[in-house]
Amino acid sequence: MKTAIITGITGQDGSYLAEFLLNKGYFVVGLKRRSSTICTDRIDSFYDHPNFKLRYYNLNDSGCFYRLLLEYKPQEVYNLAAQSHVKVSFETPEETVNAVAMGPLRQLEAIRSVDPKIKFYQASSSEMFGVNPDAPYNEKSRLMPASPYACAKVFAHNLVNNYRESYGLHASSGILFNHESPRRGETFVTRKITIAAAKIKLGLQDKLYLGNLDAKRDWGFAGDYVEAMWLMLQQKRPDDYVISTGETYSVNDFLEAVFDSANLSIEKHVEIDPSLFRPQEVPYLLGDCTKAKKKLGWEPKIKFKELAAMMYSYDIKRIRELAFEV
Ligand code: NAP
Ligand code: F7E
Repeated sequence: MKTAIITGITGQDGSYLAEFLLNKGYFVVGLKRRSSTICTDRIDSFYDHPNFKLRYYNLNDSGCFYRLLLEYKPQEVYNLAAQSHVKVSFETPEETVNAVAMGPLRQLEAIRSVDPKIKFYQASSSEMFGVNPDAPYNEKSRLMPASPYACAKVFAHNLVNNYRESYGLHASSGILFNHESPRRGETFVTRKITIAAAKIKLGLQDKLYLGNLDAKRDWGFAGDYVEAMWLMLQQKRPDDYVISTGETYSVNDFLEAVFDSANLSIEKHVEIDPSLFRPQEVPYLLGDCTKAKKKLGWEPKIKFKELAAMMYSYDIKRIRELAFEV
């Protein structure tokens, strides 16, 4: 039985990847940082699975990671943990950069010392392309990061490449474009919109405040994207891969898709709050995942409209049940 360690297990992607690997017969060690509230909602469905073990780990704790490698002897490590909110990274830059850049450095150092055969996945991001005007972006496009978060992801991305070349590690980076789901964090724009629409529809909220509606993103489904992570570590050679849908839509498009299907008026319920704008914005992201299609045989299954509908129907059902105990 293969063993995989997943950092960031309580996050959106960690929960989908764990389910995917458990279904493939892996033993999964999920790593969670300690918090004063338990925060295991996304992993409660498999918490008691006999092939799942939850352990504590923080990205700043090198010794802990060494001990976990020695104890579990994994074949694969997926580094998904991060302070992943771009706007928050402007507010807490030092904490963000320490976790996002130094976390993978500490892990790669541990891997090369304990067992250089362990395969490593790094969660790189389309935010690394930042303000590069030449979209669509592929693995060779210039990285022009526009936030502390993206700068730190560029550091980690380059480091993975450096450890691959210098020490022969099987270390791969998935350059994932935005991916969403009913498990998306509630302060990311898609989920903020689907939750607000559900609450407005049920008479529990009146206004939704948003920032820049013009930004465009290449939005896919997280459940599809975790398969690509796994496929990268099954290849003979490590590499970098763009994972995207190849379609881009504005925040306003997402808002309209959700509000139209809920039969709600944007004019009546949505207001712009300037405090939600970022010091620097990434205006346009569009991925070209030709390499992943050819080499990994990976394809996105769920696209924009279906994704928006899936998220809204999940939230309206959940909030109705919570509010009215039906
Ligand atoms: P997420 O929902 O924000 O989950 C992040 C996870 O990291 C959470 O489990 C969080 O724990 C954990 N974490 C944060 N700081 C930590 C620390 N110092 N030590 C240990 N754990 C820590 O993010 P996601 O959407 O699943 O994304 C997964 C990864 O892909 C991240 O690295 C993100 O930057 C990257 N990425 C995401 C997207 C996307 O569109 N979702 C696109 C490209 C790249 P808590 O639950 O305690 O906060
Ligand atoms: O913003 C605009 C905002 O926070 C999307 C992370 O997973 O994907 C994510 O980063 C757009 C931006 O995601 C609000 O200005 C408008 O243009 O949902 P978001 P993100 O910044 O694209 C990348 C690939 C990652 O790697 C990250 O980890 O929406 N926007 N109004 C808003 N955004 C938020 N959050 N809240 C608003 O009210």
